[in-house]
Amino acid sequence: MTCSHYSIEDGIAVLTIDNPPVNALSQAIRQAIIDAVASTAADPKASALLITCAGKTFCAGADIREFDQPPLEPHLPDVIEAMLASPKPVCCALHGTVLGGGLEIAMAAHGRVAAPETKLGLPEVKLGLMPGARGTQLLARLVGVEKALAMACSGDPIDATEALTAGLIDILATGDPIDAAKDWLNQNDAARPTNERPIPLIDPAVIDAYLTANARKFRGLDAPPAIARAIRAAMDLPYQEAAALERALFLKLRAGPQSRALRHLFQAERATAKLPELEGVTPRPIDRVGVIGAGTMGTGIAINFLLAGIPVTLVEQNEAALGRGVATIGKTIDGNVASARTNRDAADQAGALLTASLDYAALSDADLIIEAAFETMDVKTAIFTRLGDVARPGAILATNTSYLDVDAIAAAGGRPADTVGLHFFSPANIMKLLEIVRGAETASDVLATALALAKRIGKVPVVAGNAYGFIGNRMLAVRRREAEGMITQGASPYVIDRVLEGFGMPMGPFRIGDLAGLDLGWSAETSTGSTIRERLCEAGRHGQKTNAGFYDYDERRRPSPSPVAEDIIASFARDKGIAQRAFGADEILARLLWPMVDEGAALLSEGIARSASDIDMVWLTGYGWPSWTGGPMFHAAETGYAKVVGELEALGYEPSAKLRALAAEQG
Ligand code: 3H9
Repeated sequence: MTCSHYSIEDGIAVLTIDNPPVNALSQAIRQAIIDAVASTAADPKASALLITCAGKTFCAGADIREFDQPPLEPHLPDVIEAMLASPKPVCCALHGTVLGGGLEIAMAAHGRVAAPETKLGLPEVKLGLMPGARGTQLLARLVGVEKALAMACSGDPIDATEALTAGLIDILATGDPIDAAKDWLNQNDAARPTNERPIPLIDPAVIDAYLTANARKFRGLDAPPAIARAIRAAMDLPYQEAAALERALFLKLRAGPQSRALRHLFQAERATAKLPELEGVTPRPIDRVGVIGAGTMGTGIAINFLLAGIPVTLVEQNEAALGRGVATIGKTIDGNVASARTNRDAADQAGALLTASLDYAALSDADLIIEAAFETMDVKTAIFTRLGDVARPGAILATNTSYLDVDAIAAAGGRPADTVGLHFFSPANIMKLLEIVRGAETASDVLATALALAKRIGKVPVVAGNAYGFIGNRMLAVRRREAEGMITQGASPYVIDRVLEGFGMPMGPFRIGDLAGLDLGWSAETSTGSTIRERLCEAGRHGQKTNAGFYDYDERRRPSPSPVAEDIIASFARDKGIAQRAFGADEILARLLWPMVDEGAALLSEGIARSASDIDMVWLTGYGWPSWTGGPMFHAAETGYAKVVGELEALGYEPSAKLRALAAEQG
């Protein structure tokens, strides 16, 4: 298959790269660029070389799939050096996304012309990598050290207008960028290659200050400091030496575990919505959504649709709750404007799409109705019974339950084929994960609709089977059981939290418990004091909301270990006669991670999760799992499933047959 085309137009050599879907820089493309530079140099009829790409985008960078294979010549740095050494000027005509190696190609040209909607960036850091083909060196020369640092360490692209101001591009084309690039080449036949430009020197302390200011964001990641080192070298060393350092740092990152993990997640994210059985299934159109329940979940869910331009009817039981919900939605969207996540116009439009009602009849024209009411079966089935009466034929009925049986809820509505679980995570307007729970009778086009809709509202959908807690909460329950088990045996809750946070989770299980409220599902009348949580609640320690739970909280909600909670735990263990012993950090981590992974294996064998990578996406996008370890299942696979089985056995567990099978498969 030809993936590039070379011709002479108006005395200029034109190389068109055509490697769908995103013109990734495969071996053939790299060779084609080197050949085009050589042909242009040798051709008296060509005064210059123009590089452009077919399709909706310029190059999206190196071909990620090649990273796991033996590298093939020519390497991207060879291409870049060939372009920089070209005796005739080279200009790139840019459109779409110009990313990673694609931007390195563009920067190795003498000039860059971009269409107005173009986005340019170095996203390698998001794959645990850094630019590996002179990107740090060329970017620092074009936009300065500070901007280069921000772009390469964040991985976020900038738009063409900003790129023009920053000096990353030369022309913002108003018409066809190819014509503008030809004009540029005709007027700039003596342009200098980028690597010969002087680098604007700054106080190197700025680099350290940037890393310090972003320490929280970069926590645990190897790539940002490596990028900073390469950019610093751009100031300190001659170009070739700094370029060699950049390459060495890149190769080390590429071979390292973090990049393997992040590349796995890149593919995992794209795989969640690919269900072979849905190929050719047409989703139902969704033009109006109904949401039942104006509490935290209902309002968060509604905001997703409003911001995506989809009208929402919000239904509550009484005026006060409905008013509070509408106010929350308004306040949250205004907050988005204040933090520049949404612009004022979009916010106003979103607000205008909201209808509030106390009457279920207002849901009769909704294409999708999501129940986000209290998490008890009685409440949910009562709502579904009413929905069975008011929803129009063909409307999709969804429940936002996080644990309950979707089939039982579906049965109450009398339309099981039209029913699906849509489990949003709190805060629902922020968290990326959407667990889509497929009931026993959920129709294929209902599932396809849910997947398509997730994309429209910017969520990562993961399809789960109908089981208690689905994927995420079922595994979470295992982790909580282990954590709470360990504290009855003598481990400190504070040490357990520290171990898990040291692993990279945003919060340990006891801080999460305090935040969520220890009194969820607890009542003073029925409390039997048979768990530590119950005893804490009985002592008035309901978590953060009472300034006391497993931790004590000061007036700014900062936690500190609580001697009172420790006494409650110790007396619980005494009452139950549980022997006390010391726990090392390794054992704590093993007990927090491996039983949970074993539960993941069980979910796979039961068909509740479709794949190990789906489980990883659930934990990444719903629970803040540290991305650089690739998710629980990937982390277990990297550790070695056999080792995980061995550690579980050493801890006295009986690993599942599926986990043993995974270990055997891995060999
Ligand atoms: C790099 O360049 C290193 C260099 O500095 C140094 C080297 C020495 N390769 O996301 P989509 C596939 S590192 C291969 O669904 P969108 C993707 O898997 C690279 N394949 O579409 C999917 O395939 P499928 C730095 C790639 O419109 C299809 O294209 N570059 C690559 O929502 C469509 O993708 C990046 O990190 C690739 N580089 O978004 C850019 N990129 O259909 C990563 C995409 O089989 N890519 N595919 O599932 C992106 O950010 C987005 O894909 C992009 C399009 C914005 C381009």
